[in-house]
Amino acid sequence: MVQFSDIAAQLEGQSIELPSWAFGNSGTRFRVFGTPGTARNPEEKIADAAQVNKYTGLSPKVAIHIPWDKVDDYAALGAYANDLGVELGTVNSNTFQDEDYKFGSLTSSNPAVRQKAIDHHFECIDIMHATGSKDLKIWLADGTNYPGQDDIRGRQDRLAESLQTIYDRIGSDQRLVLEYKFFEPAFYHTDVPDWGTSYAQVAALGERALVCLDTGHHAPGTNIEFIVAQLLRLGKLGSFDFNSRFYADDDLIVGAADPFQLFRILYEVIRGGGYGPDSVVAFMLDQCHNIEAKIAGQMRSVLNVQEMTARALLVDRQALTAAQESNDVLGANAVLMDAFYTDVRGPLASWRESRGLPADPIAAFQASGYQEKISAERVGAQASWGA
Ligand code: PSV
Ligand code: MN
Ligand code: MN
Repeated sequence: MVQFSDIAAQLEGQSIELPSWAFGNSGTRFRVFGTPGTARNPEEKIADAAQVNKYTGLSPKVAIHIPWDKVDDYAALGAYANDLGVELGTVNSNTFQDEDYKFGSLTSSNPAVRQKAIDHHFECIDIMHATGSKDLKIWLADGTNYPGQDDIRGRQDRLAESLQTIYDRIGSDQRLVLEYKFFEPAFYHTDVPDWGTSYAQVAALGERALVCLDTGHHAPGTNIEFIVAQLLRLGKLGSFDFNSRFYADDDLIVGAADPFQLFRILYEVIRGGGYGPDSVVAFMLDQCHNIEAKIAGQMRSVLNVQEMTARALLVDRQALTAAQESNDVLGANAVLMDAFYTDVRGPLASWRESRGLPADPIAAFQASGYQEKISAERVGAQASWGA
């Protein structure tokens, strides 16, 4: 049996990047419910994200989204983040809210529209140079709603060309990660719907182009841990957007819908070398729903990732391999389930305290008065998803 004390050291240095957009008013296409104290600008979003790191020690980076986090001076924004104990991380592009992209952005058949989308990515790369960000993340809303609406093959070719132009511009220490999503907002076909398409596109670009796996972007029943194993095997898993979903892509708290799936994913990450100081796989949240308290909600998500990481580290790999090699079906399954069913909440609380962190980060944050303070101070226009 592997004990918590055997794996505790491996929890050191775990880093789960937070999305800035989780701290503005975000939501669905129905209603965005405002909450008192919600951040009104990039600085306030970063300040709130820093609270998550202060109490959990798990989230030293904040991803930004352009133009939602547009400022005049990105180096100054980075310095502001550093003063709060965090760094700016991934830069996310946005080609899904502009009238010109109605029929596509990087895939558009209109060269002027395509160039506009490419120029937007160039701007994101300039921002990465100013902030020291390493990853450019591309998620495209491109697709069609009706069979015959456009030439789906031609769109792949144009996508490849556009991506190559963008990839050629990134610095030698920067990466391009291409996120896939099986549907929405397009309903007939999506230009980057699955890991295979993302893989085919990034493989053609070069070694600093990788796949981003958003856990909420698969059809129900998809074996996501298999995709993780395959991408790690191919050396092409660049990053995760962690969240959970019940029906479609709904950006809920990580591990809320299916904690066992989160465990299985993290087990394959660890098994495949995607976890730890030598790994190149970036962990990020893409949880930004509409009704939960924002700062505490992000804390819940990063703590859930940490908890499932600990359980996945507890898998007795030697015993598992032995059972697998002797085709001991029940034995092998039992080894995995033993780790999954191990309650690590107590040991994790003591471990946190031993590192000067609160045993219960959410309770400590809630008792700190920060939420009340921002609710009283922040009045007036608030940043929102789509602002
Ligand atoms: C849209 O589905 C989406 O949630 C993608 O997951 C992106 O990562 C995110 O928006 C931000 O662009
Ligand atoms: Mn995502
Ligand atoms: Mn999504």
